[in-house]
Amino acid sequence: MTALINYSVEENIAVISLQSPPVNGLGQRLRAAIFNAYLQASKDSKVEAIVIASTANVFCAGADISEFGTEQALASPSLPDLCHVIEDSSKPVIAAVNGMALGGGFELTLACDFIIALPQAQFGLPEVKLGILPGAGGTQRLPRIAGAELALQMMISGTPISAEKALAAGIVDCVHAGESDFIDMAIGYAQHLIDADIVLRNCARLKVDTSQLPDNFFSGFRASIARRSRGFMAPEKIIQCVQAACELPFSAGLQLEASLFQECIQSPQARAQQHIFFAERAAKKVPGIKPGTASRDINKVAVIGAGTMGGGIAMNFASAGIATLILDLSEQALERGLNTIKSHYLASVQKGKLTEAQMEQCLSKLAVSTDYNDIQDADLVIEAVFEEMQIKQRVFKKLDEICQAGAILATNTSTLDVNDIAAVTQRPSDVIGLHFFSPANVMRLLEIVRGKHTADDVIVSMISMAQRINKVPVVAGVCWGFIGNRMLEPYAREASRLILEGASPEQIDNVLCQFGMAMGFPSMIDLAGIDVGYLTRQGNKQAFYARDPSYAAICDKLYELGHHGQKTARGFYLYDGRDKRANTQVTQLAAQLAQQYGIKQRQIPDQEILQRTLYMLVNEGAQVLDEGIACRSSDIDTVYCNGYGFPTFRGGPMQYADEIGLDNILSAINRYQIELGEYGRQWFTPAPLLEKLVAEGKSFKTYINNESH
Ligand code: T1G
Repeated sequence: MTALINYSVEENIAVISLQSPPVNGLGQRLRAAIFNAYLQASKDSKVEAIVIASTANVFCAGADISEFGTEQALASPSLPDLCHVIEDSSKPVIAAVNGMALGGGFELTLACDFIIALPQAQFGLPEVKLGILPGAGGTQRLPRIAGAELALQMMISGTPISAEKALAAGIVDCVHAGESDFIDMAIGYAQHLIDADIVLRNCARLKVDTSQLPDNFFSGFRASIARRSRGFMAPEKIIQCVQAACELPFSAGLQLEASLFQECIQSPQARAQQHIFFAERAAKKVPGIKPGTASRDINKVAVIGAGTMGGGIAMNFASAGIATLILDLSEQALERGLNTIKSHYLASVQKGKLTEAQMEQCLSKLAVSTDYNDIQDADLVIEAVFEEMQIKQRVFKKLDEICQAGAILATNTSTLDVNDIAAVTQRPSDVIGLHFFSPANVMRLLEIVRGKHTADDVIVSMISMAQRINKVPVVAGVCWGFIGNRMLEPYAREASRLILEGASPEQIDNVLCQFGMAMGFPSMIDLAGIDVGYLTRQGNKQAFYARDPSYAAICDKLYELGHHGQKTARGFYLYDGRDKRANTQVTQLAAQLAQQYGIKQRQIPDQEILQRTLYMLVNEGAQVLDEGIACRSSDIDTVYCNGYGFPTFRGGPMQYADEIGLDNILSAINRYQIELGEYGRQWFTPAPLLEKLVAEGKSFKTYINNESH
């Protein structure tokens, strides 16, 4: 078994190098190895200082998340204990940070006396993204070293800061440019500290400098994050810890941190957010594709269509430094598209997310053309034209004639059959679906749709390309609406139906927002466009209207009236710019439609709205899993948390279902099947997989469809 650390003594300096791939996760074995090496160094009279370094690209990614919930996580030595002994060391301890120092890995460095770093090093406390808080003293040590404001920003955002910024904040003592001699430099630095007999740092002796903090700092901070931390448990606990760091002695602050840490880590939210952490990583592994399958080089990308989606898609590649050509048959459309892209970049510069130079760099990667010959040498072509099969097939026939051999031909369709698009080409193995989500330059999710002939290396190439453009890839099989939009349909159906039965758009939005959704269905469809929903449904009419003439009736009525949502300032709500107010006409229309379809209107309990919308989403998810459109339930959760505003603190619809019990969902579906009469018999049919898993006492988490896509 490979040693998890390397221990060496260079003259009078001990060097403890972490070497536990892939990311030096501080599992029990690595903690013990560091602890024992530290004890060895502290007892060795020849040793006068200790350097902690890493042989991996990552310095240390913190606690081993896969140990959470197991005995190992609490097994001795705990991370807080390890930090204590290092902080109490009588010999200088220097952290030599060569890369990412995150979570417990950063906390370990804060317990050291000095931190030196390479320019590419980064420092972060991302625990909030896992539904927890820094539990190895970070909430007490960092404010004492860098001040309460920066400490709080780092813990609430979870975003790492650069070595340069850490140096400016007094976290890092020195940034060293030379990678090759970094360890030698660290040893030299340690020798200097010994010779200079420097006072060692111990945070127990430090106080948080609150002199610059406004009196209402913490209440002001709470207010400033209220909107983006809505529903999350950990942010408030973090604020309490940092407030304690400012007001309580070190040891009392550590005790509070430890108790609030336990509260968080035992919560369903922490389980949900850790589930999403691993789900996003698992989604990159596609069963049946040989590990090590090489991906194709993508150095030039072409996007067909300069509309909203085309422009947003092109921005992703330009921002990643990839040469991108936007092709459209109309010069005006190209000019309009390019101006929209420029305005987006300008907005990012104004928000300080991008420098002028970086904007110019991105724009320099963009080119436009009306001539198909200009994309002949593209490695990847993404079609983003109007959502109509004939139009898309015409484009693919052209691409098949024009594009070089080996080019990947992708369609951005959100519902249409990728196999039918591929079938018009001589190279269906090079055809794939790349379903971006609007706004495409912002939304993290990328649904990669695998056609029946799509080659494995094309899939692998698109997964690695997704990471290059900071997208979260999920591979889906071909069916109407793939994973996301297919599951959204029954959720939307129930929301529309509930409005006919007497619920108001506001009630439905409130119930789903309370649950944690970014927005409820009425607000979401007003944003996406009621016309888009209507046209999408027309592509699968048989599945909906043939079974139920009242299907999505309120949406279709608004469409017919030209009320398409925000874009027409009227939909389920009335809009004045971004401000919205109730549209009383909707309830009148709903009452008329209810009468027309013989639907009795009534008071609808919030619980029923939540169950009917979410349980139908889950039920369709079970069907998607059973058919192999998604190969694991966590892929569905990754889709919904990154593309549909499903709260990560619920872990996605399938994790949520496992958390509340599949038997509860099944019994509710069976109950509505009866209570809702003909409509219930029509639409509330439990998915066979749901019934099977309940019968076997299993959960979605345990189910893998090896026959998938
Ligand atoms: N524990 C266990 N496994 C981890 C891990 C971790 N901390 N970090 C990464 N992995 C696995 C990951 O699942 C993947 O596995 C492989 O490593 C490569 O990761 C007390 C309690 C470091 C920036 O939140 O942000 O400390 O899929 O694909 O894109 O306060 O991983 O190959 O089988 O992401 O190069 C806080 C989490 C822990 C950092 C590298 N730390 N990690 O990104 O590779 S809580 C974090 C990351 C804590 C203390 C508390 C990233 C990365 P597999 P990857 P990458």
